[in-house]
Amino acid sequence: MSDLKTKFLEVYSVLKSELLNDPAFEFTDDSRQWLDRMLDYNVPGGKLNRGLSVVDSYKLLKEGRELTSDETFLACALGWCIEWLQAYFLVMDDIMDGSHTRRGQPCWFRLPKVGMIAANDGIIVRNHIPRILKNHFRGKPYYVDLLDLFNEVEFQTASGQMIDLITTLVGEKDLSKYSLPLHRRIVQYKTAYYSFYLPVACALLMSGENLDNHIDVKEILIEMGIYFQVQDDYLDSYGDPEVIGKIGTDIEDFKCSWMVVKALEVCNEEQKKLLHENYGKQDPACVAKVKELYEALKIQDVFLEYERKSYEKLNKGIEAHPSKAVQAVLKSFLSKIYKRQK
Ligand code: GPP
Ligand code: MG
Ligand code: MG
Ligand code: MG
Repeated sequence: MSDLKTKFLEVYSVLKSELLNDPAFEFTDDSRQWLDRMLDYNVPGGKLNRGLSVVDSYKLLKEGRELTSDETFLACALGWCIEWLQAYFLVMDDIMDGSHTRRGQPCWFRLPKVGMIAANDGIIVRNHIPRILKNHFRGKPYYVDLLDLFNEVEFQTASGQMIDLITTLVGEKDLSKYSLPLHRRIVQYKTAYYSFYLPVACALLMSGENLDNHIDVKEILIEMGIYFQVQDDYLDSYGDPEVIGKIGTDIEDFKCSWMVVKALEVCNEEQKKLLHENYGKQDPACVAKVKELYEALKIQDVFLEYERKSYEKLNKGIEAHPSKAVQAVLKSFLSKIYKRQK
């Protein structure tokens, strides 16, 4: 394990132990144990890319100057706030999407002892973020901006999630409304802000920057986030569940996935009929028919071409940025996700 990841995980233990001893609540042994297990199950088990990239980005913005141990701790703590936010979103998203596995284990709500307690656990996890921020950033000049940033990004994500969900409503199941602009709107809001803009915005605030002066960086990160969610949609059908740690549900859930949007763009009338008949059904035979159609339409090749073009376009945008330090931050992000399998 890299030194940074070891350090990052040490900070997790510190933050968790503060939350398990939060003076605002009189913990019993049972409630403390529940919280302890719930956090370990849901917070630290992912790739940790979003969290670690706060530390990476902060380092790059300091252009080679060593971080003090205090700065490292704070950058890690901010990174963990994003991982906490992600854990909250995923616990909730898995309930809403009726998913089965996450990060190679059953979704939290699928555990027999948990069930809908998971909804409250999600709220608890979400409430930990301002508590971590208060414990460690209250005296900082950028404290208010941090709180505002997390609030804005959560609002954007929940709004994206709302359109992701309402487009699938029964009775309004109409594939003809699925288009690239609708897909873009959904994924920009539900994924790009919290996964890509937020880590860099945290690092910028810690560096004393005003976020209003970095609209250009934000635009590139949003484009990267959209590309990342297209990959997620592709992996929902074509990823190896052993590698991505989750089983796809987009076809069953009638999602406005990039895959179905592209299929609709290139299919003939007969294939469109097949899609209308089989998309959004729980029956595995229907799901298999949709996947066969993706094969016949060579959506995989369409994706590879999209991936190549997006990479080129993003690189061009990055290289046009005036600051070498910012370029380094953005390039490091892009290299982490280009051609990802998980
Ligand atoms: C990813 O969509 C989006 C989220 C995890 C945001 C959820 C937001 C909430 C306010 C709950 P997805 O369903 O495609 O992700 P996955 O494939 O990982 O389930
Ligand atoms: Mg989901
Ligand atoms: Mg979802
Ligand atoms: Mg998905």
